[in-house]
Amino acid sequence: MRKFLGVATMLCAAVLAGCSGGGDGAGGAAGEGAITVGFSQVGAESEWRTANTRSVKEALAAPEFNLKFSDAQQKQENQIKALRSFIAQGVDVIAFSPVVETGWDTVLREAKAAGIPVLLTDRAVNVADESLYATLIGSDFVEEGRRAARWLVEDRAGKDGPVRIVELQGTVGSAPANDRMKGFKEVIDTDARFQIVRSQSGDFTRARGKEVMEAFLKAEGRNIDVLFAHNDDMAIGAIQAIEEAGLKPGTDIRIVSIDGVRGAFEAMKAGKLNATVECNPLLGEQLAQLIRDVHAGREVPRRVQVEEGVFTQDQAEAELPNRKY
Ligand code: GZL
Repeated sequence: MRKFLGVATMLCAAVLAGCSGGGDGAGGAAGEGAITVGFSQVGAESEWRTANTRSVKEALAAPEFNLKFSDAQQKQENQIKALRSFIAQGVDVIAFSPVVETGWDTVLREAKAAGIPVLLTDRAVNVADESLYATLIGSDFVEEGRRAARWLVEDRAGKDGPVRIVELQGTVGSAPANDRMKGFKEVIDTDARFQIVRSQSGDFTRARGKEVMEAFLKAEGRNIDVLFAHNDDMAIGAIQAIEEAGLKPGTDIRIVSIDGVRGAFEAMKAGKLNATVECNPLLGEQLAQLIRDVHAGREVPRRVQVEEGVFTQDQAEAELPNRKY
């Protein structure tokens, strides 16, 4: 039973200490003098995203907040439209999870000009002027990629190479896809046995993960030893493709993915997934506290991380009842 508990430090204990129970999750009406928050969510592409949305909505259902929520269906133009609408409505604070890293400078300058603070949740942006946002709360995706690779190195300890890996990347241009790929390669590039033979985006969804895995299997046949998927949903889609090709996922093809959603624990319990690197979506309460602080003009850390672990197949059954998403 190995649990590599990766501990990312909490950069602002005060934020946690200040977190209140916040909201009843039932979407209570906004109270007098409530903080109006415009929140633009990436979409509803994965179990992780669904849990993240639930966490944000529950935390911002408290009467002290008036939440305006927008689902961008994984399109940047929809997020930019939503941000412009929030600016036009004169919200007090904007928070969003940017679907991709680039292309935000103009709209964030418009928010700054309107005097509306912006908080990033989950994913980062790549902007020339870092003052365009107050803080980023989310995971260290590079470390998540390293953890996936470290599990693989451990899993192949004592075995000869070559180890032929196929990679299902997340959404093209997104911070998690860019950084997980970077962290994974940083570790496997130290060991000549490991080769990534195919790498393509499955856009973080089960459907696309299955389609791309079907293409990998058609091209590589039985010459695939490992699948590294940037999220559990694509891994679960790929598992279906592997089974339909007459192979045993988790045995013929070892599989490591990222998120730690319930579906991944069920797949591990069934012996079809070998490990998942946790990426915690339950950011709602910490985000609510950051919004309170920013709205009150208090200093907030530029970066707030969350604690996450790595779970392997032999832990799945015992851990499943503890999962909150
Ligand atoms: C990671 C998040 C990613 C998840 C996917 O913080 O942005 O987006 O890993 C989700 O499941 O679609």
